[in-house]
Amino acid sequence: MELTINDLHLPITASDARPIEGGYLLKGQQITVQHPFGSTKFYRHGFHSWSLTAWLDLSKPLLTPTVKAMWPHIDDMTMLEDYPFTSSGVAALQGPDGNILLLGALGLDAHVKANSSEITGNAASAIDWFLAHGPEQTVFARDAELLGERLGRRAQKPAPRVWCSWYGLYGNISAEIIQHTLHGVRSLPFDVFQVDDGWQIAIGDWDANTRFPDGTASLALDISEAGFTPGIWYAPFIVRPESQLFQDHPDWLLRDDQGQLVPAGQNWGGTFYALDTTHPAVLDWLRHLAHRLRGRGFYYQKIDFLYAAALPGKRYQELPPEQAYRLGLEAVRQGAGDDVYLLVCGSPVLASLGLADGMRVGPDVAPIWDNPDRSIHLHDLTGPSALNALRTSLNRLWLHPLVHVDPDVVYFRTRYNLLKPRERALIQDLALIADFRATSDLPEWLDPDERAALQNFLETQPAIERINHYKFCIDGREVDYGFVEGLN
Ligand code: 9PG
Repeated sequence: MELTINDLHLPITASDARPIEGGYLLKGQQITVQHPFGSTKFYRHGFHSWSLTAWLDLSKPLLTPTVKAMWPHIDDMTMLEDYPFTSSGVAALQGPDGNILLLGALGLDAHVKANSSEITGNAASAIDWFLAHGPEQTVFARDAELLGERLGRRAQKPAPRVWCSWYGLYGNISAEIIQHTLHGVRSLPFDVFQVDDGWQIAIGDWDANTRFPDGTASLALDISEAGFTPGIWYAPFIVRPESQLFQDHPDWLLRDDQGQLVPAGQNWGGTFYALDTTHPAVLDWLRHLAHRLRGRGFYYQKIDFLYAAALPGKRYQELPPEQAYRLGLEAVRQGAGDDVYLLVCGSPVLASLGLADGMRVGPDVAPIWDNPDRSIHLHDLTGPSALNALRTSLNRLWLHPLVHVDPDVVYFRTRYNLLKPRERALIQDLALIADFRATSDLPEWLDPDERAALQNFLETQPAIERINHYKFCIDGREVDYGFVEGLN
């Protein structure tokens, strides 16, 4: 059949098509739309928080990330086989007049790819799709609205202002260091003080290690006595072999057709593995875990490395990866309760909507602009760096009506920081645009001016205006992120 949108004649294949506000609702497992734009710009949406999300030139492919062992924490494995013009859940093409043509899945487990003549959607089963043409902001806003109707939306209140231990202390934390830091930040207007990676016995054993001899409840109490909501990091869907969980429950782990463990990535000294979140015992364990941390006082939970539950594998219950993942996230939400703030990280994006309060929408920031070892030599644009974090986060701001979008922490410190003043300002400004304020700067690293700037950042409510895809006005001051373009 052929559809006409704004004078564009689009031959399509779908099992059904009907007009809805702002575009068309298509139905089918596979959708094909022929487009007249030729080799234009393609909006690629990466699979999980850290995965590359950017407008790319269809005529200039990118090189595929080199190190296969890193693929799980880079992107969807099947999308990396067909890199970079395959997209997770939604993709778009830019027409000659600047308007865009968007094809967005309104269900889970869907990929969209394009070439110079076609844009095609593929899903695990027949689902609804949104096809629209028009100004970028309008079309993405309508797609978000439709996603919200189907998957839900949260985060109506303002996002909490967070002090996070990771980008200041990394794994070097202890009860004493946390106590000392709490003392330094207590007069700053943070809502949450979040303890990141380093408190646990092992990946899989989510109890306090010997550096926290009084346990997690006492840690939470210290934080709330300093006037903040206690926050904690954990990675509920992954397991390291040294954990008791791994020893005790080999049947809970995600395996392939041959019964081999599915590697979920490399970190903490070696390979880590995934839990099968369709297994009833795993779901029970997840509910208890989130509930126990809530019981200890952690009303802000940053849950990380979530993509692991959506890796390809043979599951207890045969479900497509994102649906399997969503069962796991639902269990965490049930255990945590409705009033715990869940910040998802390393998380499948569309499959988390309606369950997450906040979502990391880009790779980790770092106190360096770029790391060419990884971005140029390994062709991996998901490693920790200011540039990678800015690029992908900026291209995911359209999710804002559905979830708080977390572009990661900002820096005010000049100590232990290789970022230039302009680079620090670009990160701070994106946090104001995204309306998510967090830092890991240790108070003793800040001089009085830097501390005052941080205080102002936490308190300010500037008027934000989006001028075009890359340009914004913050209280009348123009900021331009055009430099993230031109990747290929
Ligand atoms: C804690 C950190 C912080 C951070 C998260 C996440 O090996 N890796 O590829 C890798 C990717 C991301 C990463 C760490 C390692 O960072 O985004 O905010 O919580 O975990 O370990």
